[in-house]
Amino acid sequence: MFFRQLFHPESSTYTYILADSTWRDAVVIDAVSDATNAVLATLREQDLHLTHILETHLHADHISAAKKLREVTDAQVVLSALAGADCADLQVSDGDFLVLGDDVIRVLATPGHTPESLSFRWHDRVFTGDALLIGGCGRTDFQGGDAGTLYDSITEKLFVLPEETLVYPGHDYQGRRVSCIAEEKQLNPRLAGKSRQEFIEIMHNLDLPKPKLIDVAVPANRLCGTEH
Ligand SMILES: N[C@@H](CCC(=O)N[C@@H](CS)C(=O)NCC(=O)O)C(=O)O
Ligand SMILES: [Fe+2]
Repeated sequence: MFFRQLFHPESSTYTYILADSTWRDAVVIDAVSDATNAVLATLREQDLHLTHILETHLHADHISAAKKLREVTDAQVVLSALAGADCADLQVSDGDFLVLGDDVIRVLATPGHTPESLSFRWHDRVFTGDALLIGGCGRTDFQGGDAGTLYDSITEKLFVLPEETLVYPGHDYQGRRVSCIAEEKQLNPRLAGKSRQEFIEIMHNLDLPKPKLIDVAVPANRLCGTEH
């Protein structure tokens, strides 16, 4: 098993490369356009063959590398069927799985940050996109977000995973790289000991500025990450 976590400082985004060490097949999760060369360099250095380019959701804060990576590999772009993105080669839904060498990556629908948000489960870890962040969660005030739906996704789809499951988020704005389900259940200030209604109130009062790139990034990412 090969695993690499890359960080894009401008958007505080984590990109993940997962691979099966026997077959050398790899997938990338949430690759950022600016970091296309870093992903390709890692694949080359490790002698890996990219089979799938996974997106947890249509990102609002950066442009995806999906289209660029597909152009130079024969990998398939994977997005939720709810993304309405015809550019995707595979449109997946809750319960689907992707084969990666001798293992599988399971698709969990975790809507709320956006309707098409997915999490991906592989081995002892889950890649939660912007559904569950370390000590936080994705905002729910744009792109069809819904706080009640996010609470249900986190409590019914993620918090039911084994407590030791490692949580790898889509972003962290404070440099934290990994958490686990037990830690988020016990310590996440938006969720620990909070009712659904309390969570909704917290989310409705965040009052965050709009992501700088939202008007460029969302339409671009619906085309798998291109500005034209
Ligand atoms: N300042 C950042 C904001 C990014 C942002 O709002 N990110 C979304 C994810 S796409 C979010 O849910 N952030 C959670 C938070 O800021 O607590 C930017 O302009 O890009
Ligand atoms: Fe997001």
